[in-house]
Amino acid sequence: MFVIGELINGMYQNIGRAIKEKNKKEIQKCALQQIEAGADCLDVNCGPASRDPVSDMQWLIETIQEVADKPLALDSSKPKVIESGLKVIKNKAVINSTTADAEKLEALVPLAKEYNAKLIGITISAKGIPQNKDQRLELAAAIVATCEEKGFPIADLYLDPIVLPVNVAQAQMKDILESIHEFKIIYEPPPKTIVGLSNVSQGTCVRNLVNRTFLTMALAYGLDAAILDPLDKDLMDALITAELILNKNIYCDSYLEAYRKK
Ligand code: THG
Repeated sequence: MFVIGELINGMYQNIGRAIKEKNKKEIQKCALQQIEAGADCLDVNCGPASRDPVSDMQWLIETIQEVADKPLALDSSKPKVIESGLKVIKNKAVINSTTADAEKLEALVPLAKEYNAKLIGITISAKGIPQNKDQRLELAAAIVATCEEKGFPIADLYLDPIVLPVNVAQAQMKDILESIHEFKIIYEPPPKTIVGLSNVSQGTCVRNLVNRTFLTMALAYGLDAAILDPLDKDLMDALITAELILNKNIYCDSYLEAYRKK
């Protein structure tokens, strides 16, 4: 499972303040903690309060790259912000994200190809958030079709069914999980799948329990990647154990320690 750490996001108070005050130490600490805890990649999001996201994105990337050598996921709804990030990124980049709208796809698929980046395609469109599995599959097919047409490798595409909070969209959880499985049978070679995990527990009680239960279930439906909080140790232990049960890791009595160090 490809783990993307979610904590460098201006939505968090400490990070929002660090961006505003250009406090490198705070950002670098957050990057190193997430990598130490098992993140393979770090999500980078300037947050809703950023006045100049183009330059804040570049500052965040350069700051992280001074101490960490991991792929970074450029998390912005603005293609301009993503492009500014791609210009300064040293390692492989993840574009987070395109929607299924033609305008977004036309801008971001060629950029992903040019920079040899991975691309996250979220199954939403200008019409809004899909209400069921069929609508998710229709949007996924549109994203895959554009990637194919433009020669972007489908194996580098991560489809995101858009996870909603369980307290507002309880009836959709099963459709979201089944979408993860069905996205993979749209095309050969199959696209990969990803979720923004913490969305599922926004506004709920026992958030950590909701997150780790959803994650283990999604893994059983074939999930390849997640944007999550790697500092949640119980979550990471549940992830490692789910992968053990899915026969992706070999059992030994110290499997938790062994796979945490890997
Ligand atoms: N898909 C993709 N990218 C995404 C998301 C997604 N990026 C953003 C988001 N969703 C994933 N990242 C987060 C980060 C934090 C939270 C949820 C998702 C979160 N934050 C606390 C809250 O809102 O309650 C904020 C706490 C605080 O302010 O301190 O839950 O789905 N491709």
